[in-house]
Amino acid sequence: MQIWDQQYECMQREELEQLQLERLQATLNRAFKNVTCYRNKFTERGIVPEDIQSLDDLKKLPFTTKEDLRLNYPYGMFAVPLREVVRIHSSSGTTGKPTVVGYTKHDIKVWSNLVARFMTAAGVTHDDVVQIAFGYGLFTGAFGLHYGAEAIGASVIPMSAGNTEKQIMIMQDYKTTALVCTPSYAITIADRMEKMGVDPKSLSLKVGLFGAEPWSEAMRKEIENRLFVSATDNYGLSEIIGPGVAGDCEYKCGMHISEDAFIAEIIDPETGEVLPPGSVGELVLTTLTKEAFPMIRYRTRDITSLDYSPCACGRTNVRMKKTMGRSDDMLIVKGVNVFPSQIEEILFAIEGCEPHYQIVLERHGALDVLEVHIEVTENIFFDEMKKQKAFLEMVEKRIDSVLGVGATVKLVEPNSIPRHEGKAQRVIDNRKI
Ligand code: DLL
Repeated sequence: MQIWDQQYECMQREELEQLQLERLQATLNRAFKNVTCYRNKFTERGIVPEDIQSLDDLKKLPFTTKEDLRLNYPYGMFAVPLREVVRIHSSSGTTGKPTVVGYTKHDIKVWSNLVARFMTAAGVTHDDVVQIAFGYGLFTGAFGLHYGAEAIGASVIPMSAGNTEKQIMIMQDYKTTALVCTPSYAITIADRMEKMGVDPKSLSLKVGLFGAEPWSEAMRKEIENRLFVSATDNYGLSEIIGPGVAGDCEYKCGMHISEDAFIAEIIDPETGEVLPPGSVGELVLTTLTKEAFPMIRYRTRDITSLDYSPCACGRTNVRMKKTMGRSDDMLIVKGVNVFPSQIEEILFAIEGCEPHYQIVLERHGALDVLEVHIEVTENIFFDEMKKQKAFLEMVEKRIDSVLGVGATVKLVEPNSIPRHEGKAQRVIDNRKI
């Protein structure tokens, strides 16, 4: 087992906290001096950077939200002049303007190292052939993993997303050992292999680095069983850096957050109050090394919890649990909070359900109606209505008993649920229309 950066990944907490405080103070000074939005927000609260004398003082600072970034579109949150920015990415907002983020030369170096860290923790070495099946472009995923893999010295295949049959041909011919994509695309690739009659065991795949969207433990098992890889999770977001915030080690017991580069807090999304260690809530991140685009107490909207218990891998950095999804993806159905990933977990545990589903929400009068569209495997595709009905009722019962909310489960034609090359769109909410 290898560790990319022993010094920072295995630091004793006291020493780490000292480093975090020093870097935080430097970040605050830079942000206060160079970014009007931060200066205004601090001033409104009567705070100057010198007031932050301990990590505990962090909670005195105001949060930064996506709305702040929108108001300062495109470059208003940059803390350096544009001539020092060597790269621009953006996050694909589903509504309104996208978020624009920038990196200095130094930021790119730091970013590559952070990605190299989690790739190493996942088992990638300089002997690997890494196929990047994220879309290259404004999205941070492909470039992030690309630079990280190169830093390790692995051979990078910048394949980009889509063109699934070619992906598979390249995997066969170039002897790809590490696959990088969204977990939903990994399933699409596995499906296509099956159709093409390609035996995944005949490939050289060893490890999968999957991220950019929520996925359940059940989906991890499904990918591992079908692609014969160790399926690892990694987390990040454009506003903070892109991929490279956190990633699984070989024990897959939560993703280690690179705490020398980020401070993680968990807050109550309703009240904004900081919650004690172990609580489930919204992840708030502060960057400690970024020059071009420092983020102070950024509300990620991602729901998770932090685990400070020691990890068998020897890394001392805190681990974040697989995120259940974003608080804005959380569905409130008849007053019950439901995450799409919870439905996924239930479906994947049922023999015969395909790993493709869609959640459709409708409003009938004042009532929310939750529909779950599923496909079933060919071998159990029912010609008898009675059998089909019994199966769907069984799935409905499981959903009801686990989530405490009734759903109508509908069987749809094979291959009619959209397959994904990037981030999966699992929910259609017709209630908002
Ligand atoms: O998705 C960065 C990334 C690229 C991470 C490649 C990992 C791999 P954005 O497009 O800005 O950036 O989307 C960020 O995606 O707030 C989460 O809601 C979600 N997300 C990212 N990684 C995970 C993950 C990239 N491993 C948003 N599990 C985040 C669950 C994830 N959700």
